[in-house]
Amino acid sequence: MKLFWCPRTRASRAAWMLAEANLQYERVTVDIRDPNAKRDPAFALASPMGKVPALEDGDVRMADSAAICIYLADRYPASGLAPALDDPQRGAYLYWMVFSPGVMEPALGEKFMGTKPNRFSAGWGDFDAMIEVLEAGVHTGPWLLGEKFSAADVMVGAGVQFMHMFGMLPDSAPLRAYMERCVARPAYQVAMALDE
Ligand SMILES: N[C@@H](CCC(=O)N[C@@H](CS)C(=O)NCC(=O)O)C(=O)O
Repeated sequence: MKLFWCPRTRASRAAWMLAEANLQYERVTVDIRDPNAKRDPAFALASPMGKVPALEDGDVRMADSAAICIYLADRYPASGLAPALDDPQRGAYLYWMVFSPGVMEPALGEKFMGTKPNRFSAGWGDFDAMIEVLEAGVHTGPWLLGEKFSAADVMVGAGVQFMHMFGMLPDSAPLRAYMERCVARPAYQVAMALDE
């Protein structure tokens, strides 16, 4: 497996996921600021938008951190990072997995840009609604699905950490506690060490 990666980007989510799943891979650094690096044919094939992370696994080529996490958890079930298709927790798992790119990221972007939210028509509601749902989701814990850590925690946990880094994480005890649990995971530390 090859991971197209760049330090201090969303590629760290894929690196965290691969470490959680204990999968071996080759890390290919792509300097996303260098247009020539993005022309590397193998990278261009895996990532049509020229974005990291991207993954090559045999004949499979794909980009997007959420898609990569979903793929890895399903393709390598021994990792135990996704509920099985017939597990009643599968629905909640998919909800949280899609919550990260579909709700957290656009709500954050809107808040960051200072655009006026329209909670009714925007698919992501707005920043406050996103935080409210997230807080309720991690309240019981320790993880989104309860006792069992899943790939959804990689995506959502990385998003919470991202908000913290950009000073956008509200003063919320459940969210801070959840973030601390995420960053304490050895696999998270492995991914962060690559960034250094
Ligand atoms: N939805 C994608 C977003 C990926 C993304 O935007 N990556 C940024 C780095 S964090 C990138 O590669 N930017 C370079 C570019 O767009 O040219 C994901 O979650 O993987």
